[in-house]
Formats: sequence, C-alpha cells, structure tokens
Amino acid sequence: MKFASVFKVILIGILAVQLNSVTAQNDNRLRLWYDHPSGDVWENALPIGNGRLGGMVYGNVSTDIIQLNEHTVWSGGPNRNDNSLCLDSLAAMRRLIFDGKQKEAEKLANKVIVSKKSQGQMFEPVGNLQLHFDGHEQFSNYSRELDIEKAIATTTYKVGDVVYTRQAIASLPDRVIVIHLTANKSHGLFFTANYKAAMPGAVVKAENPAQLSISGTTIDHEGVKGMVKYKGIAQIKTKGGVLTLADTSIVVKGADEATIYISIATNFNSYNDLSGNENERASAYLNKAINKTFVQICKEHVAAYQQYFNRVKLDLGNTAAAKLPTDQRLKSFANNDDPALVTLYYQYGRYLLISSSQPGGQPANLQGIWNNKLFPPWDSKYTININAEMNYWPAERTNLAELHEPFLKMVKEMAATGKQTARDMYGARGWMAHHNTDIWRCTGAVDGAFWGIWNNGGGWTSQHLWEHYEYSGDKKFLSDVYDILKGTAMFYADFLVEHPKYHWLVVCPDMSPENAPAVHEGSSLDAGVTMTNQIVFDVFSNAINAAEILGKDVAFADTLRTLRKRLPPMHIGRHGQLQEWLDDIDEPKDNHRHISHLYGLFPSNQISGFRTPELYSAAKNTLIQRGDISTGWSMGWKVNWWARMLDGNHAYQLIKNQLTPVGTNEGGGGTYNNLFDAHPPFQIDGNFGCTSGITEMLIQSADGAIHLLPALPDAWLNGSITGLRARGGFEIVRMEWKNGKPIRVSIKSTIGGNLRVRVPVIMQLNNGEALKTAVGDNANFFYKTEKTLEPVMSSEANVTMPVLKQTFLYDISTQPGKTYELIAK
Ligand code: FUC
Repeated sequence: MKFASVFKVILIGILAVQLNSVTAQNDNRLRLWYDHPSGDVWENALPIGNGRLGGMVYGNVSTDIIQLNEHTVWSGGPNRNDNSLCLDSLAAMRRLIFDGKQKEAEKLANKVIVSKKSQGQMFEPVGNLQLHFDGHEQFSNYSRELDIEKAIATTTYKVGDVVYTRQAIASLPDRVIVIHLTANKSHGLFFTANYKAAMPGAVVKAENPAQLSISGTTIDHEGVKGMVKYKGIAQIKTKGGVLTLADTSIVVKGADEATIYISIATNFNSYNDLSGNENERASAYLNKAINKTFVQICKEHVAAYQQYFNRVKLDLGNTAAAKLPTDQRLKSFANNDDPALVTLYYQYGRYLLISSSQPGGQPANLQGIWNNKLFPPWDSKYTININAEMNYWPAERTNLAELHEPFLKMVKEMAATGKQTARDMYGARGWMAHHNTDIWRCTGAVDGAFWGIWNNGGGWTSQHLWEHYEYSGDKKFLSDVYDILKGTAMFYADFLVEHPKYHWLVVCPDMSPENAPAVHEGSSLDAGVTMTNQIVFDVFSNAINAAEILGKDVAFADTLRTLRKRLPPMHIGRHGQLQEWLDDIDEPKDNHRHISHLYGLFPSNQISGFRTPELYSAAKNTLIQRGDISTGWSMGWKVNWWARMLDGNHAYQLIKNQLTPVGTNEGGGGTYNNLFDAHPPFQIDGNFGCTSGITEMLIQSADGAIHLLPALPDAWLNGSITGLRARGGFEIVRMEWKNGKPIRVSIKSTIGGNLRVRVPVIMQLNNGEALKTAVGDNANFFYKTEKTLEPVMSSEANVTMPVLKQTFLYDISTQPGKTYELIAK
C-alpha cells in the first residue's frame, strides 16, 4: 500500500471513531440501528432535521434516497377561510341546539359555519436526492444507524473488500443537510446523484460548479393558488476523482471521498408575506457551508445539538436486549426486559423536537417536518383540538423551552388572523380559532360540522403561553403576550350564552372533539361540553392571574371572576364517569380515541387526587371505561393521564402498548421500525405525548408541589434522571432512586420562592438538617391551584374515594441560583 493510501485508511479510521459511526454493536449509545436497508418503506428510513430542513435517510445500498422537506413548502398562499354567513344564523343555530335538534343544527352549521373555501393547506415534500452506486447489489457487513446523542445518521457496508460509509446530518447552525461519503480504498468512490421531484412542474438541472438544483412553485389546493417558490441546491465536493455533469445528474468517478451540501429555501417570510427571494437564500446558506469540511460542519452541528440534548439524561437500567437491532427490540419489547428501549424512545421524542422545531422556524406539524406525500394524511398540518398541543408537551418539562418558540409564535399569529374570525363569524371581541390551522394561520371551521364546529383552538393553544410563563417566571414574556391571553378571554366573555335549561353560561354551538353521543343521532353539536368548560375556566384564570401580576385591567379581571363562577361545574354521571356532556348521556362502552373531558386532568390540573377526590375517581372510571388500546396519540395522552392518576404500572402498560410494531394492536396504534408513532398512519404527536408522559411518571409540578416519582412503575425500580424542569423556575438537576424511592435529589431554583416537594419517603437536607413539613397552601404563586366549582353528582353514581399512597410534603425557602440537595433519611 502506498503511503498516501495508508494515511487515508488511518484518517478514515480516525474520522469514523471521532464521529462515532458504526463501531461495535454492543455499546450503550442512544441510537436506532438496523442490519438491513429501508427498502421502499418510508417508515423504515431515519429522520434528520434542523427545524428548517427535514431529511429521511433510507440507507439503501444500490440507490440511496434522502427524502427532503423544507418547513415553509406548503400548498396555496396567504388566504382566509371564514364563512360570512355565520353571524346572521348564530341565534337560529343556538335555538336548534337548545331545543335538542342537533341534526338540524348540524345541517345548518355545514352551510353557515364550515368554510366554503380552503379546508387548510398541505405541507409538501420537495423531492428525493438519489444516489446510485453501480455494482453494489451484493454487499455484506451492512449496518445503518441514527445516533441521537449526536444527530448523525450513518450507513456502512462492504462490497468486495471495500468498506463504504455515508453519514448524513441536518446542521443546526448551518441550515443545510450534509452527506459525507467515503470508501476505504483510494479512488474507490463512484456514484451518480440526481433529484426526483415531488411536486408537478419542478425544474431539475445540473449546473456548474457541480450543483444539482430543483425549483418550482407549490401546488394550488382547494381554490387557493400555490404561491410558495422554492429552490433546492445540492453541491458536491470531492477529494480526488472526476465530476461530470449530465442534464439532470452529476456523476462522481474514482473519488476518495465526497461531501454533498444541500440547501433549500423559499420566498416565505410569514403567513401573509411571500416577498422573500428563494434563490438568494438557498445560495447564501450553501455558500456559507460549502467552505467548511464535513468534520468541521459536523463538529459545530454536534455541539449545537448537544446544547439541547444533553440537558436531560435518563437511566432506567440496561439489559442484554439493548444489543439487538431496534426493530427487533420493538418486536420483543412486550416479552423482554428492555428498559433501555424506553429510554431510547423517550430521548427520541426530545431528538424529534430538536430536529423539527427550532426558533424562527415553523412549529412541528402532524408529521413534525417529515412528509413524502403530495396529499398527506390530514394535510400534515396543525390539528389544534389535541395533536399540535401534544407536540409541545415535552418542550418545557424536558428542558427544551426555546423550542416552544415556533408554536408560541403560531399562537401569536393566530391571535392576529383569528380576531377577524371572532368578529365576523361570532360578533365577538378578542380572537378565536376552530379545530385546525395551517401555515397561513387560517382560523375558519373546516372538514364538516361534525369535526369543525369547535371554538377552542385559541382557548387551548393560548394555554401554552401561560405554561411558558409558569415554567420560566419570565414577566417580560408575560407582558408581551398579555393581550393574547386577554383576547382569548374576551372572545369567551362575549361568546358565552346562558343555557335556557341549566342557566349556566355555556359555549354554543359547541362539541366535544370528534365524538357524538348516540342520543344526538350522530351529531356532535351541543352546548357547554365538559372540555370547553374546563378550557374556558383556564382561559379566564390565566387572564385574571396575568392581569394581577402585571397590575392591569382590574375591572376586566373582576368581570372574568364573575363569569367564571357561572360556568357549568363538572358532572359525575350515572356510570360513575366524568360526564363528557352536560347531560348524563355517556355510553360506558364508548372507546372513542378522544377523551377530551380529561383535559381537566392533563394537561390542565383541575382534577386531582388530593384536591378533588370525587372528580379524580370519576376520571379514573372514565379512563377504564374507554380502555387502553387506541390510536397512537390517544395512547400517548393516556400515559400522561395514568401518570396523573399516580398509577405507574398502568402508565407503563400504555407505553408497552405504544412500543409494539404497528398492526399488533387491533384497531389501535403502535410504532414503526424507525420508532415513529403510528396513528396509524404516521403521526408524530404520539412520540411527543409519550415522552411527556414518561416525564410525568417521574416528576409532576401541577398540583401545588413538585411531586417526585409520582407514578413509578415496578419495572423501573432503580434509575436516575437529570435536567427536568418544574413550574416556578425550578430545575431537577439530578434525581436518583433505588427500590422505587428517591435517595438523592438536587433541585436548583432560578427565581427563588417556596419550593414545596412531595415525596414517597422521609427526606432531609444533605447536611443532615430536617426539612420543614409543609402546611396549608403553597405560598409560591406558581403553585397556586384554582378552586373549581363543586361537582354535580348523579344519585346513581357509584364513586369510591381514592386511596392515595403515603407521601411527605416539605417546604424549602429558596434563593435564586441556589441548588438544594435532598437525601432520603
Ligand atoms: C384528529 C384526530 C384524528 C387524527 C387527526 C389528525 O382529527 O381525531 O385521530 O389524529 O386529528
């Protein structure tokens, strides 16, 4: 071997070790790995992303595919979809509903409320970058992986005695996707690259200097003209070898290594402004990256990624099962002791959020930032009657608060577009949204009255603004978003009407998301349903609290207090259930995926074993009646609910149901080989929901205290976690537990205030000092719990009071910046 070749082999060796590519298969790194290529199954491919660009890496041998997305490539253009007939028919609509004529109301709603224009636009794929390797049909030593500690996807295999390696990253700082190809033989790399466009009318060209470009305009949809112009450039740089350009492809012959830099940009500035220049942007990102070597770009990417990722480390133990390929672990999880798969799945949720949601970008949609279909399921947009909110449940808890920003920005933008909807359709001040939105921030009602006549898209999404404040205590942020919180409250203040029979103030028309009681002949329309009452309660409480903190709007806050008292209380029905509707018409055999009335249990905290035992027991009955198996996101939500039920074993059962290959649970969801959540089809909410749920099993901060290990299953008796956040600016720097009990916990206070902890064992400070037993309400504002109205209980209801496990409640007065260490006595 010549010196240069020897040197090269060593260099490649160093690089591989440095980037932790495929080494031995028995380490404990957090990675998804497989011993076979993806073939043509998109859900086998591995996702990379930087919040702007998404790539699905197939790792195929002869023809590899990197399927590409860019966050602003959506069908249509700026548009609104309100129905102007609504306001004049509102009184008639309400009369029909109050008279029990739901079916007639539905007919009318389809005419006068549901949009006659766009039903929401679609998130669109850009295309596939394809890499063809002649003569690679026979290969050995194949392996592909996604290292989620570094956010690098690697494929490696051997043809003859040559080892080929491809690594792919979506660089966070450089806004490009980079693919690095090597062969461990001098001049050993031969391939052809081309683009396969996803949208009609795309133009693909090969141009000097070794650039493949793809450009076009997105498609028209539902009468809205496609107006997003996109440009993608893939530039190839090689060491050695020859590069040749054909019309629409680039041929690489005899290179030592090759690096492909992929940049994609659009003319999108914001939901109402498409005056950007996609060509200039795509070139600018590319030109910034092209002079960096792969090692350099990779190093900067890993550092940026780890700033987020490394904040939380979870250890639930490790067994031999962790050595198996990921798809085999998934298959055998139900019957195998593999706690590290839960850890992997948990951290994968965080990986997916980091990769699909970055400040300044679009929020993670139904598929995050990964979609290969021109007509994706539910348009791959934002369903805001659960799914989009669920995507952001891990953001604050798992220490990724900055990544909440795209969602919070979307709420601000809907507050602008939804003002007109509130005024024109409902004659109300403030702002509102129905059950869907898209990149154009449409706020009209879509998809038909059965699904679309839900008025709480603003009410629910705005809770996230409040939550961001609760975790950070950032008053400046609260002051910036105050008008949005006030605007949601104003909408309801104007929109509530008195129920003619019960005299409570209710939303009408109303519905409990996507469910209908049988007695309404299949119509979902109603008034004052439980979830809505709970949401309005929270909206009013948040606005009242925000006004108080900021010293504003005293009279308005008083009005809200008065209105809040007149909302319907929660009802416990004759089957012992928490009623979904005002009337006791729930069907105990109903196993509908939405259990919207448990919004009050999670993400809200109106139902608690400590404060509202009857409601808590009723909620438990409801959970049992609805059953476990359901769509992916529904099971994800159930993990959070059972955690709030303080039942770790039941929550773990749901995780087990979730961690089964898609198709195992008849009529329900599961997980694809690449650990994407299956509704089915793929929907990313279940990933995020489950990550949030696992967090809630370990730490909760909603019920007047930080509750440590509230719902630990028997399967995780020993473990540790670092970096979780709790309301009131606390960070659980580290918690270690043994035999199901916390033994050592350090909690950092960032803004001071009373730290109240609830723990299952007697604890003391690490200097041996006893802890002060807590009495009365928590003096820390962030742990204030709002008192809900006394529930109304059916005389037929059989509700047993909960028996809660013994816990100890302590108060520690904290100073900002200080860390407090607690140890078990
Ligand atoms: C709601 C759910 C469906 C699906 C869709 C995207 O309509 O009821 O299950 O998740 O959103």
